[in-house]
Parts: sequence; C-alpha cells; structure tokens
Amino acid sequence: MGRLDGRVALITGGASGIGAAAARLFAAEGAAVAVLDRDGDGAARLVTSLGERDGGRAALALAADVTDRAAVDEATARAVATFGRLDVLYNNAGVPAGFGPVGDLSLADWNLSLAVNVTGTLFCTQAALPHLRAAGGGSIVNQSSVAALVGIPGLAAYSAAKGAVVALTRALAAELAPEGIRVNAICAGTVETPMIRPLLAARGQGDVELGAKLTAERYPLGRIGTADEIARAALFLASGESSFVTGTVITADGGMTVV
Ligand code: 1HS
Repeated sequence: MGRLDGRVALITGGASGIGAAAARLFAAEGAAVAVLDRDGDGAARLVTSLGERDGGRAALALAADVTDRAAVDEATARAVATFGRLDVLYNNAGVPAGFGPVGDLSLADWNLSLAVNVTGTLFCTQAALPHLRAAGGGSIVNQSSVAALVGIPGLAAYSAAKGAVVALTRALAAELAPEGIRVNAICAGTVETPMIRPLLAARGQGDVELGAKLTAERYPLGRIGTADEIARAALFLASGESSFVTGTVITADGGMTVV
C-alpha cells in the first residue's frame, strides 16, 4: 500500500535533481506521475527509467517551460487527459540565476530568477487549480530554499525569489484552504544536484571542489543533502499524512539555519 495510491502528481523540473528524485519516490508510492520539464528529452528518459526501476504504474513526460503560461496550461491538460485527475502539484522547477556579487547582478538574471522561481510557480498553480478543485481538493508543494530564511552572500536574486515563494505559499494556503487545497513549501539547504554547480563555483572562486568543501562546512550535519532527502519531505506534504498541514514551511537543511 503506497502513500500516494490512486493519486496523480505533476512535478515541475522533474527531469533531474530533486524533481527526478520526487518522481521516483512518488511513483514508488503508487502515484501516476506527470514529469514536466523544459528538457523534454530528459523528462522522457526519466519516465522510461521510472517504468523499469521503480515499478511506476503510469508516468508521462511533458515538455514545457514553466514561464510559458500557454505551454503550462496545455501540458497540465494533457496530464489530466491521460490520468483522469490531478491531486498533487509539486512546483519544483527552479534556476540558480544571478549567483554572485549584487553589484554584478544583471537585470536579465534578476528577471530570470523571478520568472522561473516565482512566476513559474504561479502559472503552474493557476493551471492546476481547476483540476485540483475537480478532484475535491489536493496538495501543492512549493520548492523554496534556506535562502528565503537567512542572508547568504551572492544570492540576492535567488533569495528574493525564494522568499516570494514562501509568501506566495502562505497567501495561497489561506485562500485555498476552504476548497480543501493545501499549500506548503520546503526550504531546502544545498543538495547534490546539477543546479548547485554555479553556487559552488562562485563560492570557490571558480574551484567547484573548494566550493563544495566550504559549503559542507556551513551545515551542522557536516554535509550537504541529497535530492532524495528533499523528495521525502515533499512526499509527506503531498500525501494524506500531512492532511492538517497547510501554509507551513518544512526546512530540510541539515541544521544550516539554526546556527
Ligand atoms: C541552492 C539552494 O537552494 C540552497 S541556497 C544556498 C545555501 S548554502 O549552501 O550556501 O548555505
């Protein structure tokens, strides 16, 4: 008996990193999973591997950029046409745009950070809402970051965007609770994914290995996290185990924000 038996989940940024880990975990817990990614080939590969490795009952790859409202609407409709309903939206897609000193931050990177991390979350939520309502309720999980909670040098654009995701989460939780739609966020510390390479490079002044060492030292547990460790928090929020939890933030950060 899986914790998501009979559920349909759409995961954005699902082709790699935390999204891919969540796709595997949700599928293993019985969900039908729609893997949305701007890298359509990557999403297709992930879906193929789900069938083989995790007993994925049903999975679908969707190629879409979360900043393209029409593409998101179309992809979401395809997921619902394929699986018949939608219960869970995991707004995981994000970009590490604009890492570096604030004086060097370009308007293009600032706008990209807000577009993907914040507007993308809004667009996917808007696309999913009619379907979550039709299912009689559901769970939205938004990917935020410790950068929303503490000040981290070099992350102005990313922190502003992830802070907005937390505020958006709370606003939507209040607005959608009467409809049985829960909205929560995960504030993740750094995890081993392709996305963090620019951060490690910036911190190590070009030396990724040095950046990784300096980053691990920031974490009381002595290491950065794994994608699966964040996916497990997402599973809790996606499933009925968190049925009385809405508008909150789960910080999964190896203790980074408590010191
Ligand atoms: C990229 C991820 O959301 C975490 S923000 C960076 C936190 S830290 O590792 O630099 O302390």
